[in-house]
Amino acid sequence: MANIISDTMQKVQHAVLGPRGGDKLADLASETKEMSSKDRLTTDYGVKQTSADDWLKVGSHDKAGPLLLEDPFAREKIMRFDHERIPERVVHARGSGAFGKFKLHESIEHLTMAPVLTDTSRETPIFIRFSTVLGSRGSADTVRDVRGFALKFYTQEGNWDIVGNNMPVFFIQDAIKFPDVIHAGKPEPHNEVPQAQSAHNNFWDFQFNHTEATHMFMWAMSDRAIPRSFRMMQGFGVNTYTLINAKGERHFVRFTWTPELGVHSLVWDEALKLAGQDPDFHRKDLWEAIENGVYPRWKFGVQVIPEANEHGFEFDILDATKVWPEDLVPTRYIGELELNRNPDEFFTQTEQIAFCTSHIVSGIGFSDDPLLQGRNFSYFDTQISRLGVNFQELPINRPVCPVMNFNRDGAMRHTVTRGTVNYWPNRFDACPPAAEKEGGYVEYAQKVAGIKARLRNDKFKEHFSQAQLFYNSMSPVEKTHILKALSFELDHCEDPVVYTRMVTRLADIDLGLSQAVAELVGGEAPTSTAHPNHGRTAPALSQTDFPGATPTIASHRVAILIADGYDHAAFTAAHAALTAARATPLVIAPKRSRVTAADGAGATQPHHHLEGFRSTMVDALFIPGGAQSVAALAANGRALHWIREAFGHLKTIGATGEAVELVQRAIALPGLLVASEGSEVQDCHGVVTLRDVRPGSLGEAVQLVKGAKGFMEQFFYGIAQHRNWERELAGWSSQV
Ligand code: HDE
Repeated sequence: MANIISDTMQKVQHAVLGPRGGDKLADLASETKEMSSKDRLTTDYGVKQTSADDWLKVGSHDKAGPLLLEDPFAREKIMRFDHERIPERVVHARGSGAFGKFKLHESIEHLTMAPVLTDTSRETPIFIRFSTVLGSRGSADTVRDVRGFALKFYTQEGNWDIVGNNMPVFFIQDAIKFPDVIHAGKPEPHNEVPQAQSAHNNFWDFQFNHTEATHMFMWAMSDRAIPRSFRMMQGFGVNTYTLINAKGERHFVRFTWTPELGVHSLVWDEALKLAGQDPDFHRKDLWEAIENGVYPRWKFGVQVIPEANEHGFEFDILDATKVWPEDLVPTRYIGELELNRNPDEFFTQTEQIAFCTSHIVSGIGFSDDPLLQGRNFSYFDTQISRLGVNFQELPINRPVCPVMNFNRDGAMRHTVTRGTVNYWPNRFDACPPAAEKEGGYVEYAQKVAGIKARLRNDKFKEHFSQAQLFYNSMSPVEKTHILKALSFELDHCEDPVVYTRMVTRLADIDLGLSQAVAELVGGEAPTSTAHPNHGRTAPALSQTDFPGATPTIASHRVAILIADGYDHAAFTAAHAALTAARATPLVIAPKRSRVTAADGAGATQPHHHLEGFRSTMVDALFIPGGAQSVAALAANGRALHWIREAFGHLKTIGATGEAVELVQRAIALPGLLVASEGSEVQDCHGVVTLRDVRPGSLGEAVQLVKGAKGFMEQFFYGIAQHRNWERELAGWSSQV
């Protein structure tokens, strides 16, 4: 019997470990099927089919009669189709993800015994799923919303999930409020309106009535809620976990990860337009970057508080509506996350992946954070209704280490476990619990005492201080965006009770802000407040604090606008320099048929035409000269709109030769002086121009430095800055 058990163990081990032990991709490959022309169409039960097109019928070849229900092939095909959909996630339904790895650079052995955080020789396979929260599966990517940022580490000691967001706090303190906050944000119950939006009565009614949400709604109104890319977002575990070391000591911990590319956002007008022009914008962006080999990376860090300091802060460290400010608890970066492989199939991987906050490995523990405790119940529970009780057996969810226990049966169980016993203890001593020294999960012996009651820690009752801290820490541009976002949202609330009361709530954050919003949306401007702004700031809250380790234009999309008669030399130089810098040049012309250069110097096949693609989908524009090309673009309303819109969205625009006047004309702003002559490179608020182009004068952009002499250097520097905020501060962006 012992042999049978160990044989079974080996088989199960092989099934879960795959051919290369511990490697998730190899594990998945062991069951992945490829389709080829050598395969033949079969039913699900393996019988080859001779027709893919005709249902079995009674009749003749010139008069086909009724369909026969007897046809098992047709019935199977239709039945499988009828049942293709599973319930979408009740929140975070819209999402996409990728595979990658976690590399630990620095052991934190003094804090935890989890090998994933102590063994620097390891690479741990991961899957990350990004999502919006409120919208359903088919909603747009660029809506204003919190972004889910869920990590699954396939460690050699079992799966560890951090089910995080791109904002470090949350709307509620106690999990019992989750259905309320989500019901209030989701489409309203009477008419199922609006989709994927917080801009409606119920959302803001709840925010007013539930003051603990105040800090979080300020994050949701900030630029963090409209990211440029999943690759340019910070991630946060939000909840307070614990780390337990080999000496049995415990520290409180929050997990944070910061993108190599810096934290960047869309501008609101762009986000609104993209929702219609390219609803899959973020999903495609992630896919494109990985396919192009520009792998997104994040530094992975921990904020740590020793148990003895638990009560040493003015806020409660278990309160998920509060950040641990970096000046009080700095983040220590210890490793790196990288995404480097797109999924093979969306449904079986991205859709079926199931995250549970309760999935932790030995050396990591929970805390008494009442949000986390409730989440531990909820995620496990929701997977059962979404995927079924055996959800952990699905290929994407199964661990890369051995799994063996006495859990059995249930819908869609497919592990076959040989042996005559399915319980512990048993006469064969089969599958005993592991000792701690064998890696068994070590429970921290936490002392707990008290009364049984519906309790809340006293410090949880303060709701405005960190909302003020966040607002005060924003740059002037970010503050303007918050004002505009609040004004947009409250304008969508038709019920005066909702927007007039919310204006008064804003006075608890900042009197000036509440007065400015009142003026825009209606409602009486408050003149005093019970909670004056304390004026304090904290680092790392403004997203301008994360400009990216080194400026780069890698993976940035740059449109090159041309028409027949374009300057081939300038075009080729720019195209080559962009490609060398690993940006993505996209050639855009009035038509998607070949475009010929001036003097027959060459021809180009555009990627898209001006109507099919829009300026919102790129990070910057380059327009080479060529009299005929520029004249054609100048006579094309859509081309002018491209330039104006890119300018309004604060994007860098490069133009050479005759195109310099085109840009000048398209933007036509008094006070914006785009130089239209000479052989000097000009940079006017991110409009980089060079009128007289000579062979080789564009440069190759080796360095991205401010004030550089070469055209490409200046142009690329501008792109690497993402946006030209000076234009917004000058009031130009809203004038074009
Ligand atoms: Fe979630 N959340 N959540 N949440 N959440 C879900 O689980 C829940 C919260 C987050 O890509 C659900 O598998 C409760 C905070 C992400 O698959 C559900 C509470 C944070 C994802 C659920 C919270 C999150 C979810 C729905 C309050 C940031 C998507 C489908 C106590 C730290 C994961 C599912 C993915 C998904 C419950 C609060 C992030 C219903 C009860 C705080 C990223 O179980």
